[in-house]
Amino acid sequence: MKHIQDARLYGIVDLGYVTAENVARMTEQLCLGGVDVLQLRAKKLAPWEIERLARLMLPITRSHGVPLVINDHLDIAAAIGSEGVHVGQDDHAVARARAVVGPACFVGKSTHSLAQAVAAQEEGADYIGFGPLYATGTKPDYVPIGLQDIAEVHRRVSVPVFCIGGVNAARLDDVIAAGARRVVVVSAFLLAADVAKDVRDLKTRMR
Ligand code: TZP
Ligand code: MG
Repeated sequence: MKHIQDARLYGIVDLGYVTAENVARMTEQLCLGGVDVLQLRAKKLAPWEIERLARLMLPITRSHGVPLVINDHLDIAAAIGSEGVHVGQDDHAVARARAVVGPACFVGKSTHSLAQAVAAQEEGADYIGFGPLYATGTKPDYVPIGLQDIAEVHRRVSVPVFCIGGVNAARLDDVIAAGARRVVVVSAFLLAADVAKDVRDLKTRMR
């Protein structure tokens, strides 16, 4: 199983872009392409359906050695024994998440500013998401933070920082030049004509 500390490319199966019927196929394509970690994010689905999809994904991600992260739902992460769980600023605290999922499951947290990034590390997060860098339809209600704080967040935070929000092949060089070492790519992968190829191509550029 790959370790979150070694991950550079983070994919998300977001049910805003993928139908439930296509979750298994998309999971396989993302893993084949080479994502280092994969999240299940389904803002509008009922918990029972999210758990069903998570259980569908788990044997696929495990066969590729890719940790599966459950967004928002601590109880589902605990029930299925996923490798990770992810909480936002408005979700449960990291300590609460850890109490539910246990010591074997890593806990990530979304942050939208330098102050939130430092606070998430102090709270004990195993990694943070940092963004949205650019405006994105995947998280439409958030004001983009731009690239200017990426270098500073790496100086202030020692846990892995995954830069997120509008990251795609065309923007990757700018994001890396701004100091990013790890990225999350959601819609650019999920809407690709050849998902595995686009993942592979972008992964090559992350080294
Ligand atoms: N958190 C901050 S931006 C974002 C999340 C979940 C969405 C990123 O998606 P995309 O499609 O790569 O912009
Ligand atoms: Mg959340």
